[in-house]
Amino acid sequence: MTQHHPAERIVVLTGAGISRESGLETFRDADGLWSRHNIADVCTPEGFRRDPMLVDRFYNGRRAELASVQPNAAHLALAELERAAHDGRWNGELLIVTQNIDDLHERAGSRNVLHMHGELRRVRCTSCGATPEWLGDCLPDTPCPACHRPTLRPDVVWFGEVPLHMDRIETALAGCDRFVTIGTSGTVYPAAGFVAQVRDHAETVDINLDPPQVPTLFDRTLIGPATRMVPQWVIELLGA
Ligand code: BJW
Repeated sequence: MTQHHPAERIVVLTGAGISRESGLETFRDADGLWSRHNIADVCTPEGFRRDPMLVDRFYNGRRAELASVQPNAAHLALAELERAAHDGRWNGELLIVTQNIDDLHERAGSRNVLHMHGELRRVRCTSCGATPEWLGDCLPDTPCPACHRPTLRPDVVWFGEVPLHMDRIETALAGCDRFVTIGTSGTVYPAAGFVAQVRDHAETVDINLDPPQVPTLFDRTLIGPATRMVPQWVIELLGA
């Protein structure tokens, strides 16, 4: 195998804001999911134990919504950057770490994507550990296709649970030259702590619709909608 040494390694961390202009709601904006749903009810293991039907329905609704939305210009620009690396037009390497459970990065054409908070398009069996692809509804009595027990849950990471792929994410963060966050409020750990981990060795950029509420650790902040700012940032990078 030939050794490939990319001139720069970029880790992009995306949040709900990148999918907002595709029509999916964020969590903490005024019109977001938390304005209508109680976090403790739908996003904790305790909430699921208390009322699995309520939680399954919450995720069934969001899974069904995926069919009616499309990736937007921000998802497409990140996929284009990965393709440019693949084609040799850009001497770099891109890893997308997403907090989102939607599949819009994949549908835009990105391949190097880690879903640290899980995926809507899968369910997980708490008996046998299978994580089958799941496109329809799942209810508390739905049998697992592998072990046939009715012990499926959404394959997502709730508060108090350990996010996925942390070893690969930590390695990528330690070795990156640039770290870019897009459309995330930076309130949920461990993702919110990544910028502090990388700022001594990487350039850090935050892309968000709103200016930061509090002083941030980022070197640059690009304020504006993701569909405008992300393509601009990718063009700047490919042009350089
Ligand atoms: C736009 C835009 C446009 C809008 N263009 N921008 C340290 C201190 C304190 C607490 C903790 C701590 N460490 C851990 C905790 C506990 C907890 C936590 O962080 N609590 C905080 C609330 C304080 N964390 C956990 O429990 C995590 N687990 C954990 O830490 O385990 C320990 C461990 C870690 C590592 C190794 C070993 C052990 C698990 C967190 C799980 C989060 N789960 C959810 C639900 C997932 C499934 C689902 O989608 O339903 O993840 S909660 C929800 O928040 C979801 C999101 O991924 C996550 C982040 O939200 P996001 O994406 O930032 O969305 P918003 O709405 O907050 O922001 C949207 C942004 O977009 C805004 O800024 C807008 O301005 C912007 N925007 N339109 C550009 N067009």
